[in-house]
Amino acid sequence: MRLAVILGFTALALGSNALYTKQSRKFPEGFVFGTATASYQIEGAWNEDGKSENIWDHITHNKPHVIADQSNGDITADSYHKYKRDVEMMRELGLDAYRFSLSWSRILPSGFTNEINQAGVDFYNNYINEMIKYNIQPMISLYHWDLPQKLQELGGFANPLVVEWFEDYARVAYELFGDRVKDWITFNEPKEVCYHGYGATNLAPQLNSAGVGDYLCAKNLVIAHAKAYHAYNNDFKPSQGGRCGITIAVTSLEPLTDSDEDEAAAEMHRQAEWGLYAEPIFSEQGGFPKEFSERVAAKSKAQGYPRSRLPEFTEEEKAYVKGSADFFGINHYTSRLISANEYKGEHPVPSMYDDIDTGEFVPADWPTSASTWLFQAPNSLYNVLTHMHKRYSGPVLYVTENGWSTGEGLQDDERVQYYRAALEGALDALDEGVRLEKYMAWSLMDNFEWMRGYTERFGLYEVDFTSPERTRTPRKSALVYKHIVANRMIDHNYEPASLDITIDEGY
Ligand code: PNW
Repeated sequence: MRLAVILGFTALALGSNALYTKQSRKFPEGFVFGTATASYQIEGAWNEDGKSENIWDHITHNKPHVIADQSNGDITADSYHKYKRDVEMMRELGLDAYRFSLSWSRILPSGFTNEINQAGVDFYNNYINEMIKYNIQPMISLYHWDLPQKLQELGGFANPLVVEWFEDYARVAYELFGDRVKDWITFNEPKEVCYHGYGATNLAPQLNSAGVGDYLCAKNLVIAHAKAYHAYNNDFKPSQGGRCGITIAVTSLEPLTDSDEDEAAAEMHRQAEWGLYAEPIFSEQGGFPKEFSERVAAKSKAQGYPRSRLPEFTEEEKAYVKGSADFFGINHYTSRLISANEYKGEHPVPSMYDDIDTGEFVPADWPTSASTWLFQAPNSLYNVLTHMHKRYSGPVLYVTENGWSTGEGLQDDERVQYYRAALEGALDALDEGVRLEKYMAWSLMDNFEWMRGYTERFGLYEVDFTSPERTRTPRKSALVYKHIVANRMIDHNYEPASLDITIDEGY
């Protein structure tokens, strides 16, 4: 007991000492702070003004039981009608930028460019213009998981023609909004699209084609990204002068012990989880990650498949994809410790996790959130930022999502603590020369959390989903984030006097 007290006291003393020096650190001049959302999660108006059905409308309407609270995004935060309030919240927070996604089926109801839905275009123009009016930079994700249902029926990302469909759609978006939008993200989180949607049943369209469909999706999605990048780079960047990149979810995957075996296991895990998408675009050699490709090829052969379940890139495709990003968007939430032999779960054969063949461990002392998968690990954002900086020779990095889930309630001290720790990690990484330029908190407000419905909340603002107005109320974290954005530094002693929030001069 005594020892614990002494140790605790020492840790506190060291901690506050460290804080003392750290508190004086400022985010660099021009650093961009924002928040992020996604179309299906906030817009609602699922069938209004010509929007067609997408895969999330389809799954929530046809299989409501797969959603934790049988809910859907039919109305959700109703941003389609409440977008002015959204921008008012951005002004209350003093944001420099806002990341949101376009609903493909709202702009192109058939999925193709034969018909452009003017009402959908008007909505995005209004949203963007309202941001521009207050000096808030719009950052657009072209695809945040809501494929037009018609395109899914044609195979979605398992059909190689998706690369054309996506390029056509991207060109329409650049043409319509590129005069005002200077940051384009082609895809949000390819692994979540491909593995969870095609290789498992964790997200729409729940194809459950484990170890096959997910890998077909991976190749097609990466090429679709490159197509949209080259379209921007060749035909729009010269006149519009923006940037185009991709957002990949990067979990910090560290070895459980310092053994060579565990290090190799952690690397195999990284190659599969995010390397499948990052390596073809950002690595020197291009193509899918080497050790993981060899592993899948060997396993496929042993399992009697005529060729690897993971398709290869041709040399031409490799060259086309390599370097196809002006920035690397990182969505970062959590960490896992990886073991070569311990903690192995049961996985279907074949499947990506059977191919990886490692164990995952989460120490009991990592704080837990409202989401089963989300733990707060020490230095997690720092680890990811420095890893990517070294691995890919210093690309421009944006954190395009980072956040913490709670239940309902405005006093969200755990979220405050999570954001402060993550942003200290960002400052540590900046000190080491990492080229991090932008940081988007997930999320501006509570929204439809996919399979978890409205049971987990990620918002800086709470949304009352029972009120017709979908009233948005700032949480404590909103005031703390506002303070960080305004002062460009993290004051660990700042306690908001109340949860009242107002728009400061200049916004
Ligand atoms: C993100 N991980 O997904 C999505 O982009 C959001 O739409 C979603 O609401 C948010 O997280 C919260 O769940 C994640 O590997 C994908 O740790 C992967 C991870 C975390 C979140």
